Amino acid sequence: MNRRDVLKAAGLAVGVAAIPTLATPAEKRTQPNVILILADDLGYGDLSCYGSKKINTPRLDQMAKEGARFTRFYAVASICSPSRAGLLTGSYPQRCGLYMGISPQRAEHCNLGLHPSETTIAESLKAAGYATLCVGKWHLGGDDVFHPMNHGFDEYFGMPFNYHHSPILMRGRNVVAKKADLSALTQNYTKAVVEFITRKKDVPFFIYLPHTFPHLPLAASAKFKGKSKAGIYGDCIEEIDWSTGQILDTLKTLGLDENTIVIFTSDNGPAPQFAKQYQSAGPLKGSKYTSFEGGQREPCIVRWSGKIPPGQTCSELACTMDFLPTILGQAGGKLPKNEIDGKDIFPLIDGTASAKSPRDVLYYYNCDNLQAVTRGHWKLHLPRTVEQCPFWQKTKGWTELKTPKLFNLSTDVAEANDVAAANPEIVKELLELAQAGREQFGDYGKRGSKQRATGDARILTPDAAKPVAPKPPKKSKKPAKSKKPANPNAKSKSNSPRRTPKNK
Ligand SMILES: [Ca+2]
Repeated sequence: MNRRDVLKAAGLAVGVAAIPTLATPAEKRTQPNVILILADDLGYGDLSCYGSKKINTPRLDQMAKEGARFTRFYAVASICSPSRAGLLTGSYPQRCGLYMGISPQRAEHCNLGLHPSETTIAESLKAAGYATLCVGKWHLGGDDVFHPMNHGFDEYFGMPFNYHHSPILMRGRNVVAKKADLSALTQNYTKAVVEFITRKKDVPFFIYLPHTFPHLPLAASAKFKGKSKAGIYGDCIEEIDWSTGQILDTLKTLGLDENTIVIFTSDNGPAPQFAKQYQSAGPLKGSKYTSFEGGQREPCIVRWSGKIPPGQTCSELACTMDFLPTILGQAGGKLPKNEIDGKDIFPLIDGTASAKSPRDVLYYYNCDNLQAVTRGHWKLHLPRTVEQCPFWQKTKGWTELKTPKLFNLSTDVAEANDVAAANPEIVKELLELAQAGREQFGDYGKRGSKQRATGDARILTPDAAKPVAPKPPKKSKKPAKSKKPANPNAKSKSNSPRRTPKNK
């Protein structure tokens, strides 16, 4: 960013108390740098500081000791795309329009993405004078209209999709490798982040680092391959731990340690095989793809030397949607004009004694199906049919539930003992809450009053719209009928991808 760009950005920053200028010493700036590190498919039990006996994560453990560690923190979906949409917009995926899993190979979804009218954390911080970088897996749409650099990031480097969807590696808007070298990926992501920090050390910056691992397929560099006790899965996580250490060391070396908020979490729970093999979800039931705790409850560590007292454990309810208002609260940025669901949770970790969560209720959606709701320590799983469950859920979790099931998470985090029969008033109250959720955010086949449009390249850029790196579905016996999907905003039930398992 040159001086003109800084001034231009500053001019947009209405209401910002302190406008940054070039080369303001870090210790005199009031706007903290923010680094948001997101693992992909890392489970609640995958870090040593969250109980893993097979995966060694000394740098993340140290980061937790120096800051705050959440024990009841949630991603807002159990799969990648909607979870990331919720994190970046501070809104339920159902509210911001991206509640399905985006794949450039899926005819129904290859033109969908995060709508340009949505305001991301990056856009809000950019308007407040921040330099912004995204390094890693984007997964919020393949058309250029959805590119990270059209969603508030000055620079981008990474794999935009899952490897098996498209293995390309991009720098900015250019494809720099048709097939990314997975074994070098975490090293290269880390290098890009360290380079950016070094280059932008004199201006406030926001870095979003959504790692590609430990999502399948797995690979690690020679230094980490074969080193963990949890196979290549553990190797990938130990390399992410190393990467985090490199970033923290860079901050210290450059004197940015006390002016930088560093956050680590994951977009959803572990793949089912790792949940089983390595107890990756820790004491939680289920895995990715499900609305059990194992699908969405995640490690979350926040460190800010000098501002967040060390050694805290927070058991209050919080989620990834809360990052946006919490970060903007510290950065002096303006909240989006669109209504959001996130809450400022900074008082939970700034040393305020006995601070309580501003969040009382959390809805667990799986695509457009409302499957559970929690209030306080109670969680109610809602009745559902196989047809209502998204295709990725397949046979995982409860795909058919005739009556609601109630769990007391304070004594039964494993969701093992259904206590619905003994607590009819609680069940009634949570069913009413679920209905209130449906009215706002919809449910299978029905739109809610608060749902915004889904980004669709055929509507937004009809001349340019096309699938990125399209391939015919491998297992399909019939060719895809049409690139035209059902209108994702239609009131019919046709906006669900579940009826096309052949196109997974
Ligand atoms: Ca994921």
